[in-house]
Amino acid sequence: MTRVMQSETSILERYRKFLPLTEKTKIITLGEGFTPLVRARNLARALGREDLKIHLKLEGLNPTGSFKDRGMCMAITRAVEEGSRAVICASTGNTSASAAAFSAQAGLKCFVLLPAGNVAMGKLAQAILYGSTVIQINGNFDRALELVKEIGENYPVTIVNSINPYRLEGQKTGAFEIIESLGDAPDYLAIPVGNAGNITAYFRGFKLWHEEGKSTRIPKMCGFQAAGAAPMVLGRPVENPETIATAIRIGNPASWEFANSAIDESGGMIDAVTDEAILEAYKMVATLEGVFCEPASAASIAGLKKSIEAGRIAEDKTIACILTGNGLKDPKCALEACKQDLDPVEADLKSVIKAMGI
Ligand code: AN7
Repeated sequence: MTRVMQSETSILERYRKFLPLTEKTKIITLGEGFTPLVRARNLARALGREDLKIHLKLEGLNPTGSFKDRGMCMAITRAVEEGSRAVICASTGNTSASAAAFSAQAGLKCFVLLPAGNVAMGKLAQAILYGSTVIQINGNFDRALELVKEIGENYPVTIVNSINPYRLEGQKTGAFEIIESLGDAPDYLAIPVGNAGNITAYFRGFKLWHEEGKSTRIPKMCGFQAAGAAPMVLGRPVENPETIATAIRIGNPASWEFANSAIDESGGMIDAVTDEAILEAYKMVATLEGVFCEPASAASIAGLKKSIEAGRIAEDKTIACILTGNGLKDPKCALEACKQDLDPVEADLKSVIKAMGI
């Protein structure tokens, strides 16, 4: 499935009958969804498992560069329909970028609460440029979300974090697209977990289309958290989560219980991957497949690698890895992960040929 072949511009139009929309609903869209699902043969070979059909869902190609647009178009569409004038969210970065963009298009006021110093530069730049009011707090994401809930209860602003049920409704469309691309659901879904909304939404989407007879199976939902921010693996909230993957630097996920049910019901797993493993996977998927995802997204590849090494992935299976966000959002991480000598050389042929190492 390619983006240019779609006659619809919005996933809300395409999947209208599976979403809480009516004939009258005016859809707010930036052309989200319809992201490519690409086969990763080089990666499978490098992991020593050419039998596996590994696919990468390139969610970084959404309008604001992350999967959040799937849920945000739905949440903002409904906020407008319900007469809201302002929205608010807490965010590790991507939700704020998406909320700010859709609010701009819809003419809504948008407030975003960010953990100061822990949001990738590209995401902060997006939230500012789309015209939201950015409030950086001296606290982490979990604290920001507590504040947002309190504000939502006391002021006339609509919360557009994934505790807003329309967000997860829209995010189910990722599962629909995968089934359409593969002709069936995959055997496994590998997905990074932060606030645990996306794994919940994918499960609901797969379950719904299985019930509709559009697939023969529901994938084993395999969620991966960063080791320094792995409350679901530890079975208790993490007060001071730490990881290089700032998008998933979350210690007390809002959809924890839903995600646990998704994992249990599907026979999946939840596991933790270290920052080193995340960075290794981040480089692998870039150098082997030409895909630049953000560090949090690479947790899905790191998790798949760990699961393969532990012998947990059966032969000849089909796997979809959700690459949730675009690597360009966090160029600092890429430059720091790069071991190349970037010092300039003299602008003459001899120096350049020498630098080429040939
Ligand atoms: C790239 O933007 O929570 O488990 O505030 O940006 O559904 O939270 C981002 C989460 C994975 C985790 N990958 O998804 C936010 C935020 C990327 C992300 C996740 C996020 P959830």
